[in-house]
Amino acid sequence: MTRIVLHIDMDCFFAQIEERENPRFKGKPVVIGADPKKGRGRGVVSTANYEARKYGIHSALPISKAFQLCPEAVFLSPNLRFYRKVSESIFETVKDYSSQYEIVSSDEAYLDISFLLAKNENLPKAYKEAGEMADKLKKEIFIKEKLTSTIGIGPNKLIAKIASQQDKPNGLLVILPQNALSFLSPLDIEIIPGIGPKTARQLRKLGVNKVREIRRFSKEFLQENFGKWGVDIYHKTRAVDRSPVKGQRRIKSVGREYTFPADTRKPEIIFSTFEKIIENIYKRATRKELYFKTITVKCRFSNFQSHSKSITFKKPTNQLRVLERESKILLLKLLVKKRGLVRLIGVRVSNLSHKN
Ligand code: TTP
Ligand code: MG
Repeated sequence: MTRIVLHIDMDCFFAQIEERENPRFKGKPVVIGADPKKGRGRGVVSTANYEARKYGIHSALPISKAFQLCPEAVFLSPNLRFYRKVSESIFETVKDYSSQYEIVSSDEAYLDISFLLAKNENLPKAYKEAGEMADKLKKEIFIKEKLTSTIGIGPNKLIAKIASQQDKPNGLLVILPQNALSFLSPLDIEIIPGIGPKTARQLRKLGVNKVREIRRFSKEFLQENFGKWGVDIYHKTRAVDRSPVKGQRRIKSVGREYTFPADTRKPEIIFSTFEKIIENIYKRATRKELYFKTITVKCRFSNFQSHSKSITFKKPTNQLRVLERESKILLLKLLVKKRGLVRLIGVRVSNLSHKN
């Protein structure tokens, strides 16, 4: 079935808001994230404006590294409450363009605008109107919020999202269904969601660097080598993605992470922090009346390697003592397995529901 899906993503969202609020930052590299403490800071970069990206600064980079790369950048801590307000206002506008919308993050949403197919006599005309609609949406957001966005349009979510990624910043890229395959062909394999650094490394060993080269492999081969993701990769590299634009997305998980001020192996420090994290998660999950089936505990060690362990119960629970007991067991298993100093710990509950 032919569809038209639109993906909108704000350009360097947090940084762009700060630039709008502080015109004196204009033209300067701006980095939002943890306090760099003159290069000794321990958190990470949330985002950076395009000026700062020229220095190699990007989301999730250690803030100390960002400071090294560009000490003269403007470093700001995030004002999440304010960004949330901006984001709500943007989505109010976005929602006006289709009743079938899916908000995916603070600055990103999909719209199913297939209704344009019924309105137009042929597919190219419908896609042309989709492009005009996207242009209008971008302008409306800019007039209202003075912020730029990028929109991708395609026959499914996969193509729409990759199109917007390819045309950043302040872009608009429409991919007709008949051009979706050739659009993907020359792109790097990591553009395909599901191909992370590990799978990419394996594929590169097989001499594969571009999306078109993955198509050499049979579905069976990919499945054997990459499990159920393999089948997914098989379809995605052929521009096939049937996932619907899902109405309003529910919360998928509740989690919290903490980076220690100094790497540590002291049980009293690790476990007292761990208890605070668990309390925080329990409070947030119960406030929303959420039950969970899966608990995941994560440790990052001083060499920056992260390890995690999960447990999934048969039945959903919302019991604090279950969360405490099971997550501590997971943490202990991680600590026994790896000997290094601990840099960060985190807990997440997922597989959420509203009933047990
Ligand atoms: P993104 O849309 O991934 O990034 P961006 O909007 O900053 O830049 P781009 O122009 O490439 O879209 O994420 C939106 C916001 O979410 C981003 O401004 C800050 C926040 N964020 C984090 O805090 N940590 C992260 O690791 C990422 C990826 C984003
Ligand atoms: Mg963005």
